[in-house]
Amino acid sequence: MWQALVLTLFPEMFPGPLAFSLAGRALREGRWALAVHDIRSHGKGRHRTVDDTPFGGGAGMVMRPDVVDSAIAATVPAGDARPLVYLTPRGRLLDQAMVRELARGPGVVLLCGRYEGVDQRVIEARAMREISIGDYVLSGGELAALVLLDACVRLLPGVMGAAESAEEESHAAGLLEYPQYTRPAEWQGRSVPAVLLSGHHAEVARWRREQAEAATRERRPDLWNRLPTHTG
Ligand code: 6GU
Repeated sequence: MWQALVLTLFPEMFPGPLAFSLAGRALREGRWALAVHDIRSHGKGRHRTVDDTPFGGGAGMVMRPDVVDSAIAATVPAGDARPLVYLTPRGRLLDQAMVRELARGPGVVLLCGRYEGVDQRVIEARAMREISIGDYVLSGGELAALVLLDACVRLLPGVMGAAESAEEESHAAGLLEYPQYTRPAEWQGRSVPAVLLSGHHAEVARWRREQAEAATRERRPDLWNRLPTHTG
């Protein structure tokens, strides 16, 4: 089974919103497993200290390498095949290709940092894979871990319908989605595009393709220029 282990100072944040989603149902059905471990239990001294001031000065606190390493040693068996992911805005940007790769594997171990980050030495010593979920700064890795888990779990066998999974791999790859409409056919003077009511499946497909391409070209020139047919 696909197994996620989350190392965090805020274990109460898990499964959090995942309990209410597709991922939550899949968790209850035993289609994946989630273990959460409190890094604080490896803290030093009477106050269970996990962080200290940065060498060289600067704002905030840095998580101690010995504390983080103890948390890993206590929870990750020797020879565990799962990638150890450190969630940080310094990481490589998460995209759907990375999500697919992680979902194909045995699971993930997710280290959530707080404060100004984690001592670089334990990141290197444990060969962590550093991943970011976007170019903005969150106050900790927990929300990023929830995002990564949701994105992976929906791709696991039996979690989504076969139809949706097939869609994922199909022609729409690399494009933004086309816009969707449902009843009523007219609402506040706004009509659903006539082609969608026409029953002409080929015309519907062509219209959706055009809409997807226009949205991608206008909103995401970075994606548009990476399409196989648009090299350069
Ligand atoms: Cl993974 N962590 C934090 N703290 N901020 C982020 C992020 C991760 N990804 C984007 N912003």
